[in-house]
Amino acid sequence: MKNIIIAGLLILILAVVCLPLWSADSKQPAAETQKQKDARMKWWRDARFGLFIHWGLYSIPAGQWDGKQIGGGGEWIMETARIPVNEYEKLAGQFNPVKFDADLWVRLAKEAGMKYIVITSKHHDGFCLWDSKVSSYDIIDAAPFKRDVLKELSKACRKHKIKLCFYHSIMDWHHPDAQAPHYPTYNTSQKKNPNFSRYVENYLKPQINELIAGYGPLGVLWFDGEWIPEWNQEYGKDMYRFVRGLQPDIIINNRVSSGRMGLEGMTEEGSFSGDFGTPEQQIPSRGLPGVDWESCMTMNDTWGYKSFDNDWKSTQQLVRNLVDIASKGGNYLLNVGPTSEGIIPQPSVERLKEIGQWMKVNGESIYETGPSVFKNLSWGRCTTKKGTLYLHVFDWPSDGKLNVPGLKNTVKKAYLLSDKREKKLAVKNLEDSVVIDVPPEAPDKIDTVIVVQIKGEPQVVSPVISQKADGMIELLARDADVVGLTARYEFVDGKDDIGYWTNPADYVRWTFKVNKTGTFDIHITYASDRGAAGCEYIIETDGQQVGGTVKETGSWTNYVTENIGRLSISKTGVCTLDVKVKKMSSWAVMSLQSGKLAPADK
Ligand code: FHN
Repeated sequence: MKNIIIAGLLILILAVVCLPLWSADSKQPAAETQKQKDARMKWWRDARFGLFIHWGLYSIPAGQWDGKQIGGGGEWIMETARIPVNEYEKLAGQFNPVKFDADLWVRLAKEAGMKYIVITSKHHDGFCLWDSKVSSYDIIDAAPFKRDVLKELSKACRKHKIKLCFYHSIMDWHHPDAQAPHYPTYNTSQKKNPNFSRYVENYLKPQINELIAGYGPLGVLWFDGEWIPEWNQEYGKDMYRFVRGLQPDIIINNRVSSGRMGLEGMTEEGSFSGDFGTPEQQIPSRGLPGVDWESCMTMNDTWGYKSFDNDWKSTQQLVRNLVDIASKGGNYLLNVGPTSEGIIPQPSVERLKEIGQWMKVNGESIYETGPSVFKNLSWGRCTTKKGTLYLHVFDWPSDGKLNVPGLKNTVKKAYLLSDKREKKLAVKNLEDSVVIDVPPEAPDKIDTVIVVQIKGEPQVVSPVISQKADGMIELLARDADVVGLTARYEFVDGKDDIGYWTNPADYVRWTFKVNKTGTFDIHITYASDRGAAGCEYIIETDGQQVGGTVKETGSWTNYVTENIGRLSISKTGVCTLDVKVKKMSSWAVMSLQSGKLAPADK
């Protein structure tokens, strides 16, 4: 009798522990508290820097088809060169990357200072880089290589303590229940495959299950190709639950669901957004407080290998991108596109090694840091830790005096991060800033980091725009506060403005100090591309309003200045001026570059 009771108890405990795995499909991941989510996201937030790898059959044509160079990403050649499925499939028979060395790839990422690797398990062309039991269109069944590269990578990642993550395309140009029948436009935005749900249940989910069960635990599942007409929020939420059911601590990007706002990469308000946003080939101009995001970027102009794409970004640009992104609280996922032999192109290797040299000295100012406490720093960026500011100086002060605008805290100590002896730099606390004496030459031209240990929580007063002696008040884009979802400060090719303003609820606010009241002519400088004009907007200050209508200026950077009316400011002191949307008449408001309040009698 006693044994029956013990056996019964044992079965009960087993059932409770193993239930999640068996009924993954129906199991909802337990509602997660913010504390639990923070614990799950911690390694990823602390890591800040990862390697993206786009590798597959497309590395064989390497951007050329029928002897012609094909435009766009090399990984899109099946679509851009309109290659029929049975034609493209033949590439699998040639895929034999004998020089592939998983350990070498992982060591390269580690030496560059990267903490995780995201590799394309399956891209849009549908070819699988692992031994899938539900497909024969994979590296074991269809290619002469006969080695499971994801298996070898997962082993090397474990050995070098790098988190392995998989990119997985929802869009599939090869599967008959997905986009294959849409040939020649696999990436159509119109046609829907009536059997798509069968693809999801009998192919997509079983493969995701294989990847997690066979190669996990994974750090991140990085979905993509979610923009197809067949995919929607319901599929997205269901897939999210399914994946978290398989591995509760996995992290999933926002492309698990529809609703992403293009390459900006964030998900529209109210739509399911996974665990983090994914800006692509761009860096948000301002941080996104409280939002997890990761900017993915190519080193040249293609994700998949193209033999003739040599438009490589400089190591300086890549390091400064990493710093810029970290200073805004984001992660950087930097891409390589290996060749069909399994070689990471030399220009990529050189850049990873050079980034690694910088990270060896300055990694402390990137890993486990928080975003900047400054709105703008003309000479560089700032990352933070408790009681410490890391000042990243891109443009070294020629007078040897680094001005830190608006910092009110007492500085306990300041020194060069590269100086192991931490020799103190002379510091002066002025009324509205701190000045640090620095060596005449920048120790590192790419980015010299100065460690500033402060008393208390960071206190920074944003420099308030002050009225000029002639009564003019200049309102520049970089000094504006942009409130909302889409509009944001941007600095491109030496021009800056408030752009990407597509959300009518977004508005722009300037804060300035008035010491001479009076009536002012309001001048607005903006640009609006063809077909985007017509929006009605209002300027509001001191309880008064004037209105304007956006006119076409020919392009987003051809700025015009308009005097849109007069307003009076009756009180001296700190004042605000808002630019708000009255009526949207096209998909965009304007690119707002600046405002000016000119004394009316001038
Ligand atoms: O179409 C893909 C592209 O090939 C590449 O994978 C990038 C990487 O983020 N994502 C898609 C374009 O948004």
